[in-house]
Amino acid sequence: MSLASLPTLPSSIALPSYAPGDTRIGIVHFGPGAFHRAHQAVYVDDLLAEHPDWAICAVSLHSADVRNALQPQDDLYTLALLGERSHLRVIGAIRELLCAPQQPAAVLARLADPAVRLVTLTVTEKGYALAGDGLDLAHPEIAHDLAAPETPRSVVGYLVAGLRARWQRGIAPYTVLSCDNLADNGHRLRRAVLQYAQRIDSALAAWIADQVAFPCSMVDSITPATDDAFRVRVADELGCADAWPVQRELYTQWVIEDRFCNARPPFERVGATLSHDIAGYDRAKLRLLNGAHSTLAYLGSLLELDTVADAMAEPVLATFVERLMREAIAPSTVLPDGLDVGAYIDAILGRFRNPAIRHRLAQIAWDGSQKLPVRLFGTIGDALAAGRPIGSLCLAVAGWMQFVRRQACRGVALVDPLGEVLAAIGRTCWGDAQGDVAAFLALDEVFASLADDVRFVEALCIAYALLGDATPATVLQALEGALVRA
Ligand code: CS2
Repeated sequence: MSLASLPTLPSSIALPSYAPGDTRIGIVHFGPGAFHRAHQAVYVDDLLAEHPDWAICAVSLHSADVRNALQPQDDLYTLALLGERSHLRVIGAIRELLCAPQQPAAVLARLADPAVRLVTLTVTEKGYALAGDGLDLAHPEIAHDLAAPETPRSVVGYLVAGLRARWQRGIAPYTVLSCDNLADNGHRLRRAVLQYAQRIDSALAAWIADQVAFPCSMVDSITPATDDAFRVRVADELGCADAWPVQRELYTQWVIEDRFCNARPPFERVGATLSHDIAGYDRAKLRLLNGAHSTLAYLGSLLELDTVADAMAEPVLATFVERLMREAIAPSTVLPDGLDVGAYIDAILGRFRNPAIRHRLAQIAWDGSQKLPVRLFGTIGDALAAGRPIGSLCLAVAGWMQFVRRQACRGVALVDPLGEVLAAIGRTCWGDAQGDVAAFLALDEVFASLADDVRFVEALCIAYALLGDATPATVLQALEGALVRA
């Protein structure tokens, strides 16, 4: 795969409708993982023919893997769109790839470039280094950056270093657009950036508070990780190798708050929704889709299932999750005006069943300590406040605890920033619900004030005990029991 090989690809492969070499960088993006490359970069790809000054400079904050894979192929890669009739498309929207630890000066130069008017982020929940409502000042990267703000390591450190350079040089600031699965992502990022900037220079912080926009956004498209089998399939179809193709379902959604402090790409021309009020969309998506996803991931893994489609083919689990969405999550969530929640849930369930997608439960199970607060705890808090039952929601949370315990007992490392702490808890669990649950609830950074609610603690202990030894048989029994009781 390279610019030179594009004309030789089979005619069934869609190619960029512009000359990649004629574009200019207008966006710096942090976190060029599969999601960014299958989602935002595709919207940009659709724009570049008419708006060539919005190409992307993609920056990895830690690993050089994406840069090393894509640079030799002129930063091009293949996207597989998976549906009834899957097809391949070559994306050229990323025109520069940088690995921040190896090329910090190049990253800072891009951030200070007046042609860059938008900085976007998909750095996952943990990438924001948040604690509670603000920034985790004890986070090693944040502590490092506060001591040496000219040579940052964290995304917040880079954002502020770039804004500081523009402030000093009289260059208009860029808009900072978070595209991660966090409710109120823009507000949360703004708070973190201001808290950090305040510690460096209060005049800079005041300028950022006054001049920089941090719109919120909601992103949605199911993007299974790339594996070797997929690489081989793509290479067969292309007739040449692509070091890192990505795949996603056909469905895609991007709702962006229309609050920019500098020029913005006309994303509404390529299918995104620009709105003045996006609150509610992000909540609906995070709680219904991602909440259900995490539930399937933990309970499905305990049932020894492999993919989301496999989990949806297990009738007891599929019924449990559907009822969780309709009867526990939707009624406890303030939804956006006009959303037909029944149809929204139907569509999500249909997407989960998509047989063309092998979305591994193990991938969704990553980072549970970061995901559960955003995906399930808000719903539980709202249900408690309204006096609604939380038993089925607690089965999902207990499923995570039992999953952690099982992985720890099997000696399988957890992919989670709290992986080692969780494994240590998991190893001490011996099946006594009160004791095991208490050990997890002591994790303040995960449970916060929810751990003080006796109704939650009681319901969680019951759910944990219902899952028993968390073998497939006891998990099925617990789910069947929950369906009968509900
Ligand atoms: C998933 C999400 O991996 C996960 O945790 O729940 O990546 C999910 O596929 C996307 O948010 C869908 O938009």
